[in-house]
Amino acid sequence: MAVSLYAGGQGRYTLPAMPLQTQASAREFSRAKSLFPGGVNSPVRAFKGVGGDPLFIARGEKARLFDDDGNGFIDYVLSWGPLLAGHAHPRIVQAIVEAAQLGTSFGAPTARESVLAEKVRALVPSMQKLRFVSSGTEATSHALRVARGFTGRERVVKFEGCFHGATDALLVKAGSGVETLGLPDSPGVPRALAALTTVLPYNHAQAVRDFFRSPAGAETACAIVEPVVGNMGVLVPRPGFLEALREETRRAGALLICDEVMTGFRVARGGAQQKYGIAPDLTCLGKVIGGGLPVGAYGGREEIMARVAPDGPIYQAGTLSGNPLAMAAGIAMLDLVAQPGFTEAVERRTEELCARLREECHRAGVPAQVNQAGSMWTCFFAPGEVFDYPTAKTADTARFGRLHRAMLERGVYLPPSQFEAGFLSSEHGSKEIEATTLAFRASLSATG
Ligand code: HOZ
Repeated sequence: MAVSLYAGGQGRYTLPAMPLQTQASAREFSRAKSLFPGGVNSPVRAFKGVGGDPLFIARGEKARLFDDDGNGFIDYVLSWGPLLAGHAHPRIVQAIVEAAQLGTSFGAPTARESVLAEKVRALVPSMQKLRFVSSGTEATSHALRVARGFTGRERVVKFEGCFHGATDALLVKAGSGVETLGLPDSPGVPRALAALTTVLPYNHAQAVRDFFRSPAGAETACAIVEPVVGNMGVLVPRPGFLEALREETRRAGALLICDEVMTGFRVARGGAQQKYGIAPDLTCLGKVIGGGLPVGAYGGREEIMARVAPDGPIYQAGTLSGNPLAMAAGIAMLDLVAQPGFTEAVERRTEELCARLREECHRAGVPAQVNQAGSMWTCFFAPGEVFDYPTAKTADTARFGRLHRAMLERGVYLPPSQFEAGFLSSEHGSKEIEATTLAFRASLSATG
């Protein structure tokens, strides 16, 4: 008999496994396949990294997700990170409703943009001046243009397995969905553009030193990095790596861009740059600053941002930039983040979850590494430490796929790829951790 671990709603946080009802999702997937490539509007959602078909989502509530068939899950995807306060947080919903009643878009300045920008700058002081855009991908691609325009150089450096959105110059040895699908370089990216991108190994300080002291280093506009990686699964920087990157870029006259789209407000309240004491020249944000609505931002040193139009000649624009609904949601979200203890509480809960999962792997004799930074985590089925692209690739993705399905059947929704981060919210409490641990224990033993 199934034991209910989680009361309330139509939740199905039960053990042992209950077959998922999938008729409604299957119907929707077949309809979507006739409309969208792979039936989805973003590739990892197609579940190709784990097998099986995607579930179509009807609604979210706090830490829970409910699909079109009424299955309920503890959600560790949280829209890939933005929902730091869980699904449909009443303060965020209210802020969006109130803003929508006043009009959904103006294409003209509003006071809300400055309110949100001040809150962002208070938490991430290196962003002396910033610009709102509509996604993380926009933020990184515009930050690259600004770095190139400011330095007058064309070469950019990225790190193997890091993903910075689907922007041409950075779709080279990228992680996330392209890694999930085994397509780390994409057709359609002009060879001439890709030739301007140098890829260095993440977490290897000496490679950074060697490159930036070479002639190519001296003609490099910028290095962009996920200071804590989320897009190969979670990888944390080794001592000295970010410090070397900061020092060497500065010395070579190149800008350092921290892509904190995932890590912003999650790895620490002020992002990875606060946690590791790194002062980037430019920072890219997204996800959390929109509270679940489409938003991104890039910004940094005033003298650099002074080169952006209309103050300077580097062009960048967007009709929905600073959209009033996204600004309202972001303001409500950052008000929550700014509450004393908010970020720390989610981090502690994530530490607790990761410790429990490590214990379960150890007990089951399953070789695994559970990496964690702030409220981001990944369980790699890998034999040793996972700290760079080659070690991430040692993970047993087939085993991860089996675990993913088994966890779904036990009411837990994990990212559908070994190479994506899991996330927690302030709504993930001890009940969720307990239910997840029991589901994990049962799934490990069911999947061998
Ligand atoms: N690969 C994206 C996150 N790293 C997924 C985005 C999405 O499918 O929504």
